[in-house]
Amino acid sequence: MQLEKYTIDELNHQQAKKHQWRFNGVAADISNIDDVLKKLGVFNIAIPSWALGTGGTRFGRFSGGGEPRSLEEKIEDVGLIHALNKSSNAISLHIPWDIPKNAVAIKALAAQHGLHFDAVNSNTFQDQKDQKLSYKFGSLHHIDKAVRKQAIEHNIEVIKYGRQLESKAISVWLSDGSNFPGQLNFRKAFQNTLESLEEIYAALPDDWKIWVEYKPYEPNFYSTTIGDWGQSYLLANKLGAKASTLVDLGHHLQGTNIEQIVSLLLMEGKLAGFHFNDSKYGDDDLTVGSINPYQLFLIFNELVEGMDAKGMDHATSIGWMIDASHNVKDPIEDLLQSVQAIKIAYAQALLVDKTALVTAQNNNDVTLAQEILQQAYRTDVRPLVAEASLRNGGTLDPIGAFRKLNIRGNLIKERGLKTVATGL
Ligand code: RM4
Ligand code: MN
Ligand code: MN
Repeated sequence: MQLEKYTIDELNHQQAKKHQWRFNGVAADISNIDDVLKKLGVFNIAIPSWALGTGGTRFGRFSGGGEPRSLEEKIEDVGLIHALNKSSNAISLHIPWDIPKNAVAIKALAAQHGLHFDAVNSNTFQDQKDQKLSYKFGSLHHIDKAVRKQAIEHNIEVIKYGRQLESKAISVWLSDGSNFPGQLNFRKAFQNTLESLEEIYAALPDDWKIWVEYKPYEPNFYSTTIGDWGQSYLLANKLGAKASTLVDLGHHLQGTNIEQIVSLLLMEGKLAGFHFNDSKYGDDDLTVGSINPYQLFLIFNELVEGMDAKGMDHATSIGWMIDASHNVKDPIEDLLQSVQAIKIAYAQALLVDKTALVTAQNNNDVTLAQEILQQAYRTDVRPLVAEASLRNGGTLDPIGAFRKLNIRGNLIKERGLKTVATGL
């Protein structure tokens, strides 16, 4: 299913008056409105290929139907998302869940939808059918060299697929760790991981990056070998300039000050990018901004401030991806909500009065500093995000449009009710 431009124009037309009125209301107060709209207009967030189907939990999976049955159909779904919001022009593949069997054709199909390929992700946290050695006790950190070799080769194969699609980065998340005290030697596990990553690093093309993701627990519940940003940063530093740390918002213990981590990684030139989601308890993979939108804003505030300090391009200098999966929502609606939440937080961060904030900080004026941030956060920037979408040819209200056009209904008609997408 492909959306025609006139359909989108028609929907926007119906809402034009109301939108204009709302937009004028906020825009009047924003001195750098053109700059804000320009930045919002070029800001895109990649969609993970594993989030287009219903995400289950270990207790069950409740599909809503019309799930993409192939990589081609996943690309079609991302194409729909992008047509609606004009902010999702890339897809991030997880191998072997989504192997591009014919890379030329897959690339051409993506291009038809205005999409390209973001980071490729390796998977050594599950055993695949026909796999020789098991990852039950880990992969890159494994005590057995043969298992490590198998996992290294998998990562190199993922790079090979990525090259065919013109990806520029491999994202590595390991479930390696231990479930009980005494199970492994932390230092040896770290050294093995480092040596394995060094071999993968050596296989990187010149213009590629390797992104090292951390996570404190799950599926291992006593230790994770790359458990926090310090451990990831240590690895990235030892590996070299092409390696950096990927922050998945759900991979922190409760109460962690993620924005501070982001600020320092950025300062060190070691922030690879993000897996956006939200969480209440752990790696819940909930819709971005659904639980703690203020934290999301504070993260974006550090991003904008830190990137500007280094003269970095907001849209392209780090990786922006969603990593979420859902058991009860329509996956496309959920992804649309996530992208909107990210753009809202970004827009709010662009509104922070930096000069005033620096002055307040230098005067130790705590109250004023807080007021300045909250002034930006409490601005209803939704009309700005809508305007940026409109100017790019997207819809004013992506979820409203998805529903009005009965996109899911059409997908169910095309694909059937009982389809199952690969992924979590
Ligand atoms: C992990 C981590 C990885 C993702 C897998 C599916 O918790 O977030 O990024 O690839 O889940
Ligand atoms: Mn992740
Ligand atoms: Mn995760």
